[in-house]
Amino acid sequence: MKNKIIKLLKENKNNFISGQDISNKLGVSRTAIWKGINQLKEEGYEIESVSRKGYKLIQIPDILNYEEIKEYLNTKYIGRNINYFETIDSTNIKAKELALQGEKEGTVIISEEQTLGKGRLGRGWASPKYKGIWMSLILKPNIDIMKAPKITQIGAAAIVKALREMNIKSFVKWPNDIVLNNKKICGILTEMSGELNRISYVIMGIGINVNINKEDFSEEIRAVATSLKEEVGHKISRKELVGKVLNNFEYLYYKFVNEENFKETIDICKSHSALIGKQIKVINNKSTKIAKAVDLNDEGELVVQYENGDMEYLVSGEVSTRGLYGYVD
Ligand code: BT5
Repeated sequence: MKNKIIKLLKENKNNFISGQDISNKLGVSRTAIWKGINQLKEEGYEIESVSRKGYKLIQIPDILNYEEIKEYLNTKYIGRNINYFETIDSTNIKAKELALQGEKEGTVIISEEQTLGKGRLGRGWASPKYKGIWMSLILKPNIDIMKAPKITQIGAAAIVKALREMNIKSFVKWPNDIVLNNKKICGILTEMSGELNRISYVIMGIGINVNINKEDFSEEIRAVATSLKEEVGHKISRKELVGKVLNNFEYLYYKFVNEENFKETIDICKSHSALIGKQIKVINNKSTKIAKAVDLNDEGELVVQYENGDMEYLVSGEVSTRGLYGYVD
């Protein structure tokens, strides 16, 4: 109901629309309208109500519900169903729960904050309220299980492409980070469930630091992380960015899933690579070795050459990479 009301208020922006008009148009009681208006006010929509004139939309809040995102969406499936939360433990946890209950591909879980945001390998993810994009996509691709890690790179390509469209040039720090000025602005956490060679679902969690202030980060995170606002110098529209990320993701994802075309993704990741050509540390659970990142091959594996000349093809998920001195450099 409240979505229909806000739609009408937006269509009548700058004008009053009477409660009676709304109730006629939507075919519900004036009391239902009044309740809906109150819910909208609670969500942060500023609505003026004047007796005998009705309601007027004054200000739209910076929130990430479907109503606000949809004007930037041109997808068919991805993001056409958005489950929106003001607060949640982790959007990945919720997405998993829903995927198990049979939720279909393309559903997106978004929360304004996460109280238990997750990074990889049990690490945490700081997710302050209204300042970032914390979302998870439910995917059910009919592909070989071995190909699932490629979805992380499709996500990364979609994000750098979306930022590019907003005039921000970011880089992919293989396999799952996006960096700007050598600091992390985004992390991707892809989790999968399946058996033998059948995928039952993939959850792709994306965290983007959009309008976070430096001071909002703990000292430890500040050393490696930044936000778009800090780097660009002004606030960035979160809803526009969500729309652009989902649009680009849908395009690249169905290219891959339906046409087995992974080339566009690789081209984007390669031309926006934070690592290729650099000396890096390759870290797995046993050792840390110095290598040169040489290339990203057609399979999305990072090709590295160690100091003794040996080459290795790194598969995402197995290793972490770091710059020699800092996070990237
Ligand atoms: C990641 O892990 O980069 C994956 C992050 C995925 C977050 C999204 S948000 C929506 C969805 N729901 C979830 O619960 N998670 C996903 P990893 O590479 O392990 O990086 C984690 C490390 O980055 C931490 O140990 C911190 O050092 C650092 N970190 C924590 N919060 C950060 C932030 N907001 N920005 C940058 N770095 C952060």
